[in-house]
Amino acid sequence: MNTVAAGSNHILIKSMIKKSGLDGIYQKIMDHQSLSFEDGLKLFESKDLSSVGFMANIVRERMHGNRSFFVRNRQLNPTNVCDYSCMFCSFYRREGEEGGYTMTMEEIAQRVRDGVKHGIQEIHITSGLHPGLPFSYYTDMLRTIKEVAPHLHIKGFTAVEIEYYAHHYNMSLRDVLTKLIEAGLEAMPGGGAEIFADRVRKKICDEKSTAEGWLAVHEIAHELGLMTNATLLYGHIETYEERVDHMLRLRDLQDKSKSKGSKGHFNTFIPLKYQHENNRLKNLPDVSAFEDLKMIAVPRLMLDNFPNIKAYWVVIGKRMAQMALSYGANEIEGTILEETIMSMAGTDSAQGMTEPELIKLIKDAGRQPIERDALYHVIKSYSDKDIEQALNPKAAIPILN
Ligand code: V47
Repeated sequence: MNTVAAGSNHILIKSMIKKSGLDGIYQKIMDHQSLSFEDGLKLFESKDLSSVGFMANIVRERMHGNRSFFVRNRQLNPTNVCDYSCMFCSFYRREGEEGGYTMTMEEIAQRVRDGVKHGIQEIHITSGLHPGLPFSYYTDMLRTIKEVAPHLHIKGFTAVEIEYYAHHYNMSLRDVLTKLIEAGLEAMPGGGAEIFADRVRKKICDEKSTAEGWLAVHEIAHELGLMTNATLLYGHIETYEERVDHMLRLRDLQDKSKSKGSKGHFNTFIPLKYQHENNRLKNLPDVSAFEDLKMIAVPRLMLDNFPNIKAYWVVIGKRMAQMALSYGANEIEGTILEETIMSMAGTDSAQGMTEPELIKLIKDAGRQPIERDALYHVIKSYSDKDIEQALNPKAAIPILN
């Protein structure tokens, strides 16, 4: 596009943004200023998705250019036996209930070996809150994984699990985290955050950590040098105000951890769209595609101190995850290999996604695929030639040879 055309396009977009009443927010973004609670609300209430997405894309490209991360990973859910019964959860079983399972160390080792065959770099562990296991089950599990595959990065245990272990085994949060780190834990996922508002937590996950409890675990994890993630569960009974409040509490903790000089911090924000099947919230209406893209774009604009926004294809679908790369996301997770929590709630994620499939999604969105490890070190930046080789259409469709 020539400079005159590019200039006139920009004037057009600016006038669109002004017409939607978002020009104050646009100016803050251009001036690198943080957005307020009211700004967040205005973005969610706006029907001008193009302008919201345009602004989110400015921030995304300012931080990452064209680069889009993915990871070759495996999810591991060692047990689904759980002391809590959250209304949105289809995964948990009570102790002794039919369908409950707990993996042995050998079963865990076998899944790790299988993952290594697929070239995984990260293992992501989430469990139910099993009342009958000793704490050593978790440290043994980490050591087993490291023995089988010393190069694998282990991302594991939501803040809710950590808090449960502290109560259940009569340890401090810091002791639980320290012992897990000594056994091999290197990063923490963002699960269990749901929505921080007490009003919602009381209704959908009454037994779970409070917002303060969840944030306290991540603050200590950051002090101990762990990179952690944060999620937000949307599409159930939460309001826009509660979504914005959730993000601002995360942004405040990130500022706090950074200002204290903690070695760890939040790496990635992941919006989790509520999945309806086999749980007690199933009669709620589904949210729209419009809302899915808003849930990528608004966090990118509000969470200016978070390096990454992840599109989790398991909950929004592969096509929407691809669209998200133009609306603020700079990452698609991941190959996954096997997923249980969301597939029990109705997604078709049980088989994961292949690496060529992921690379193609990213490339077709006009972005550059970058393979990362759990700590966001670059494993491989894909050149056009690498992409061509990875996709190798002739090999995939013999008739073309
Ligand atoms: O904590 C449970 C959520 C979380 C449902 O950090 C549900 O990189 C939607 O946290 N519909 C576990 N969500 C998954 C998780 C996660 C996933 C991918 C990447 C990362 C990361 C973290 O899933 C739970 C809960 O918040 N969840 N049931 C459901 N029916």
